[in-house]
Amino acid sequence: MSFVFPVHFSLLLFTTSFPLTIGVSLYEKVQLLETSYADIKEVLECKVLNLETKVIALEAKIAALEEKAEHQESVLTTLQNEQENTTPMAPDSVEIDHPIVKNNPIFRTCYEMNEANPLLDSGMYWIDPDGKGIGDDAFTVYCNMTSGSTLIFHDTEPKTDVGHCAGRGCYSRKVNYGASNRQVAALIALSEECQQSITYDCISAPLQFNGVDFSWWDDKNGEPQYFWSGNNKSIHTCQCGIDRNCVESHITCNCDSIFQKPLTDSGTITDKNILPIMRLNFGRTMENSSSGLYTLGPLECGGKLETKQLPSSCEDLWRIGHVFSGFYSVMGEKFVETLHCDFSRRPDQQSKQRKSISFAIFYEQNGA
Ligand SMILES: [Ca+2]
Repeated sequence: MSFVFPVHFSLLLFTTSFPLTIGVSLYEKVQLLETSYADIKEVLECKVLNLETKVIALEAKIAALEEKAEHQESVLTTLQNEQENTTPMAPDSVEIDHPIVKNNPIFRTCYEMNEANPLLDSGMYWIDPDGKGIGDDAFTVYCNMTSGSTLIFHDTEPKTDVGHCAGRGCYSRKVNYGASNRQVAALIALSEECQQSITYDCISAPLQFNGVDFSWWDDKNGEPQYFWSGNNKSIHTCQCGIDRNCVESHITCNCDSIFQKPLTDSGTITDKNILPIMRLNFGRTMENSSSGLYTLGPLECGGKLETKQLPSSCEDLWRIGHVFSGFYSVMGEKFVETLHCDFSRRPDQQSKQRKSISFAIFYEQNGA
């Protein structure tokens, strides 16, 4: 019996304590799970709420961007329409079967453009005198397709009153052109002729008084010039002085007259080597009755400077229209020489490339 009792006792303990232990553990676990679930749920709900807020904000941003894009598209369409109606025709858009255009689709001058397609109307066009991809960028000019001339405008186009002042050149104004000095120089180098008109409407406002020049213009080199028409740099004169029909026989400009009445000197500077006019200077307009108003025209260049003989330099070749760098035969002093030209350099640097010279052909052999 003593052996049986312990067995029953331990069995009783087992049958009573086991379900109790299992029950407590599950309950705790369930509680833990419930707590965790609540925490996780709260975190997830918070995250979902954040995401929903972000989605709403993004949708609002997208709507705003769409509206902006629509506006930009509308502005672009308006600008394109305006450009078609008012801005110059880009030379690239002109399809022309011409060697100059094929090799260099950006025209250098209006003359070349007109030569390539005589059917083009006068108007604003892009040109690039120093060459596409070289030097300075293309710019817009007015092309007179009747004469084939190129007009470069400036910031002093309207008639301008010089006001009242006493000294020599007491009124002075710099002229700024719609192209760089290098591009202007390249256009002049390519053109057969260039000119610029200047008119001075005056009352008691002499250009020259008692042999003293009160007014002058500065040429492209900054040198003062006292002639107001033609190309004679050595004298003070206006067109009436050249035509010998000024209001007084002994003067060479109407405005130099002692007559106190409205007079005009109107002329055209034709010396392309010193154009364009870079600065205007006027003076001796101090009297109350004095008046001086000038009108400066655009720089106008036309024609094509032809190389009459064989080209003798890279600059000559550039002027003819060569654009591909390489070796060329040019005329030397007595012989035909071979010359390397780098046309990626600006025109004013071309003539300095005479470095690789070799005698190629005996050009003249006792007239044979
Ligand atoms: Ca260029």
